[in-house]
Amino acid sequence: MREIVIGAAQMGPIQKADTREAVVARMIALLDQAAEKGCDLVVFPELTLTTFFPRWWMEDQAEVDSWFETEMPNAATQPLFDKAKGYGIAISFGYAEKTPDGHHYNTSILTDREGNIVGKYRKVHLPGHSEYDTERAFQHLEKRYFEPGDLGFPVWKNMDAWMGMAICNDRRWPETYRVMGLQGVELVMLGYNTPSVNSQMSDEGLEKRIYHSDLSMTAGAYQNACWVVGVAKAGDEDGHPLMAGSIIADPNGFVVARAETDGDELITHACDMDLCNFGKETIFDFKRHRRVEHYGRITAQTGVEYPE
Ligand code: CDT
Repeated sequence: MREIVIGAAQMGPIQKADTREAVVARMIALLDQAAEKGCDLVVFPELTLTTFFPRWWMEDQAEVDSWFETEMPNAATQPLFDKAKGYGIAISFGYAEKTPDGHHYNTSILTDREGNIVGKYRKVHLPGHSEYDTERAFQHLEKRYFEPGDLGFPVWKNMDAWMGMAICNDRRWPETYRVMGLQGVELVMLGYNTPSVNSQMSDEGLEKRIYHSDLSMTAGAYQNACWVVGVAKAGDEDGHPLMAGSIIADPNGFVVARAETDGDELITHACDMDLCNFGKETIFDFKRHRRVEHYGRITAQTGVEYPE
């Protein structure tokens, strides 16, 4: 048995005016709860440190850059790293990253129990659009403010388990999980900011949106025989509601823990990494069963091409 007690630290809304320091104080409060519950690892959402700023149209690059971090840890987040190290809890969280050479990414990091960053992932599947869209009820400008990630989907050995990360929209793409599955991933951590309403289909219900979120993550877990921890930023951010529904899914695709509120909330589960073994050695033993000679289109082609 390789048990890791995992905390999914859902965050309630973060308003435009909230400071990084105030957010970090909330993250530390969740970390305190996690320590009490015996967590070894705590996962926070996408863009944890700020409001979901891609909903706002901005033309001034200095204003855009004000939402980005140029180093990690930095003065605002150092207390979080210190606290996590003090507890011996590994953490993962998302933030907007501006690199020294001026690139902008939607990024997540993973630490070990000593507070060292051991993994970094940059969001590959950026949803939304890059120009102001008058047809939408609200904007989703990730394609304007971020570049697609340049690191692929790496997997790291951390705490005696193979771990990988994804971010929000990535969770809807089977390729995300499979590329990590092919590296033996046992735990996929992902944070999200999913609006509660569809900006292009106003009558789409929340129930359907939660279902699609669950479906994507539980399928990824089952089909790759791994744990998936999906963590929301939830609640009303300056009049824009974000869906909650954080879950922990086991390698059979069952939801073993689910958040019940749309605020700051910690859910936990003792996740045995050895539960991945059966699926990886039987029905999803990729080496024996995959037929790559028929999968060429997956990487050769992006959009649909109908047969002649
Ligand atoms: N943050 C993020 O990736 N959100 C998307 C919503 C896309 S709607 C244009 C998601 O897939 O949840």
